[in-house]
Amino acid sequence: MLSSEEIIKTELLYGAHNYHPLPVVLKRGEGVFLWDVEGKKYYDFLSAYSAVNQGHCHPKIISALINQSKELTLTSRAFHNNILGEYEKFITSLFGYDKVLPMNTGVEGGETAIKLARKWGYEIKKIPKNNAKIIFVEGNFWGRTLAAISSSTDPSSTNGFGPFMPGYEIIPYNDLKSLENALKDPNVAGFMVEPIQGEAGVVVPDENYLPEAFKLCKKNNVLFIADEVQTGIGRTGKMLCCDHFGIKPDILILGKALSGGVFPVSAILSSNEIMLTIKPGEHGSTFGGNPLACQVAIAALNVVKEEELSDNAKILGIIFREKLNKYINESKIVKSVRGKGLLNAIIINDNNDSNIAWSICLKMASNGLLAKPTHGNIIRFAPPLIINKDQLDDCINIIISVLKEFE
Ligand code: IF1
Repeated sequence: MLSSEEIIKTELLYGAHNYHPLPVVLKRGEGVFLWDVEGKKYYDFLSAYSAVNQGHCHPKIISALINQSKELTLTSRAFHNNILGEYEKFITSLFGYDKVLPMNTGVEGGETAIKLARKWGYEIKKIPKNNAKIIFVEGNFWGRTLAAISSSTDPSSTNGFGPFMPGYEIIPYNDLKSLENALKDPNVAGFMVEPIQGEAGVVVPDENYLPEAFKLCKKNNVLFIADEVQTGIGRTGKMLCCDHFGIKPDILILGKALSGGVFPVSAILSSNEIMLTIKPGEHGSTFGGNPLACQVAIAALNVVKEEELSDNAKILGIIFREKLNKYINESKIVKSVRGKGLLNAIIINDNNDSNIAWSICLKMASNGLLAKPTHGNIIRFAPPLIINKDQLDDCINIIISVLKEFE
């Protein structure tokens, strides 16, 4: 059995260096736990960036994967298959939309949403050809494709990858005035936004931001596109983060935990009026809507419902922030904790010196809890939503005892 060190060396030798992971080599996952190749056990407080809301290797999702994989995995959309229709009916009634367009990764969901908004803009809103505009907000993150990084304000996402996609406008997040001004342009087809910004460091907007932004979009006949790839599927204490604000996006983007981290599955959901502007042969992908992904997604969504994971996230998230705030009141190194449900982050009190946050994560790892900094001095905490109160208390003790070592 190779050691962690030997495995890491192999990766460095033969793999692209497009990540800088913590020096931990994982071998097995079950529920909220992960084990490395040396057999050390960890709490997972990242959940593969909120793709494993249901916990690692959830038995119901794994059996859906195994059973379907023995029958039929992929037909392409050149033909029908016996699972897709069932999945489409299930997911559209679960989220209350007319139609779903199945894709694979979250960024493909974002790309599909933008293409759909542009199409709707030309066909329904009658925007002049090739003049459709999409509005994004600063600090957004929706993936690594050229269309996605074209909307990014993060140099680590954009540097060296130009030129960028035209027809974008980027405005400040959580700023209704700038949105109101941008929406005056009659060529705007859509406004795409994360209800809580994940990668930016779990940035929670003002309570009235999303509902007011939604109203402004309605008033200006602009599609409100919610990127719930990270905030969706129970993560923030509701099935969708938008549910906290009583708004129903015109286009909803889902990914990550849509498959419980078992298989790449994404989807966009919308109305007939919007969705049917894309005609046969105008969009798709080899794996989009494959029967294996559909069965996995049905199982993954049923687990969230049956195990009431959204409520669990809500209740345990309140406890998490309360206990962290108690500590923060007396802390010199932690400035604040923020988040909703079980999507939270602490802001380390330094001039963005990522070393402290990184060192804290290394120490938490050696104490049996895995988390990773985002943007230097912010540490995100996002355990699987199946975590129970005792496990959460155990994790809070690990986090606080490590933080105290850095005071
Ligand atoms: C990486 C974090 C990064 C997302 C939202 C769409 C996508 C993502 C809100 C695209 C993906 C992933 C990508 C992964 C690390 C992780 C991430 F925000 F979750 F922490 F990068 F910022 N919308 N987020 O968060 O989905 O195509 O990846 O399936 O690229 O390092 P994808």
